[in-house]
Amino acid sequence: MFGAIDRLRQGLRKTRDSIVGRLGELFAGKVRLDAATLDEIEALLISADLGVKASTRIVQSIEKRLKETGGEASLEGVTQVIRADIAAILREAKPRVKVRSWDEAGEAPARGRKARAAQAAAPAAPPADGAAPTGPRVIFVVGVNGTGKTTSIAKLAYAYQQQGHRVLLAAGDTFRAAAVEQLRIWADRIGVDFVTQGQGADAAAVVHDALSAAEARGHDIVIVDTAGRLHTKTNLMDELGKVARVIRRKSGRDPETLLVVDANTGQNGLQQAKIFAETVPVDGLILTKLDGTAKGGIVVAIAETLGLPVLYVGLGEKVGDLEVFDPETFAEALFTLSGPEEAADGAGRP
Ligand SMILES: Nc1nc2c(ncn2[C@@H]2O[C@H](COP(=O)(O)OP(=O)(O)OP(=O)(O)O)[C@@H](O)[C@H]2O)c(=O)[nH]1
Ligand SMILES: [Mg+2]
Repeated sequence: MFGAIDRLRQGLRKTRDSIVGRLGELFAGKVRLDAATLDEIEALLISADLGVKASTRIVQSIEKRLKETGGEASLEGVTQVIRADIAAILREAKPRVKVRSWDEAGEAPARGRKARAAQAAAPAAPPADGAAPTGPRVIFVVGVNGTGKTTSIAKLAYAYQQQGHRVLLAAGDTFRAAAVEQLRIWADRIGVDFVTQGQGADAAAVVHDALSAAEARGHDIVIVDTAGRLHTKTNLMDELGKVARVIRRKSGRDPETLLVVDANTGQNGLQQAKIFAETVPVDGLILTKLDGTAKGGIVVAIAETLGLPVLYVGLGEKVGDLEVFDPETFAEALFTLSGPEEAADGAGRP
């Protein structure tokens, strides 16, 4: 749907070469792995943004494998263990943060075991008036400033349009002057419809308008852009709640909410994701900018600590640069030794 698996390998190539290269150095001249080398592997995984929890788990798996093989290990054997563990962590990710309902979005998360238990027991919010969903699918894209929300919306719109959907973009970022124009340019370039009320308009009113337009013109997917916001700003988080409630009233269902996280922000991105997901109901993540100098390992830390599924990864600034996230492919792209073809291909590069 979004392109070839090779693009992910290409995007993560730098990270892979550097991690696998350092692993290779650790193995130079060694057949048996000692405790000091295991510590170094753990430090290497942590430095690749995998987080302490996942890194410890992986090193324990390597130790277990060593016991089975009498302490002997090969570089290929160890990378195999790392790959399998990473894929398992990503596959098994289950939400560990309480998914809040849009009715309470923006309020500070309840603290304490009792409060959390009460929340967990609360039923999911029903659709407006108990009505069956009638309107289009609404995809609500949120996140901190500059993470890649608007670009990811363009990529999603393009992909859905390629699949034959009728897509409408709603300029819900009414905060920045250039934001509306940026989305309009993307809409024109891709050839999808676009609804705006200009800068300074009420975001909820824009979305209301967009849903009426979608109904009138037969769009089946509406993607809503939102202003970048710091998760710590309560009034901005409240605004998301307000827009989401308009969507529920108009379409009969909650929006599908995608949180955009910039992979370059490393552990900071993890913290952002945590606080966002504690404040509004996040369905999944789009992890952007994995094509640059991002280490990519943050995906594993997010899965292990938050259990939030990564749904898409951004691999560039063009509309085709989005991939559906697949745990096995990701683990392979991150931790596979270079084959002879790739090594030859990379030879002579700076
Ligand atoms: N290399 C690369 N750049 C990206 C990717 N996604 C977005 N960008 C770039 O990141 C910058 C910010 O992207 P936007 O889409 O404007 O980010 P935003 O979250 O909408 O920003 P605000 O609306 O200001 O909060 C732009 O220069 C994009 O081209 C990606 O996957 N890879
Ligand atoms: Mg934007």
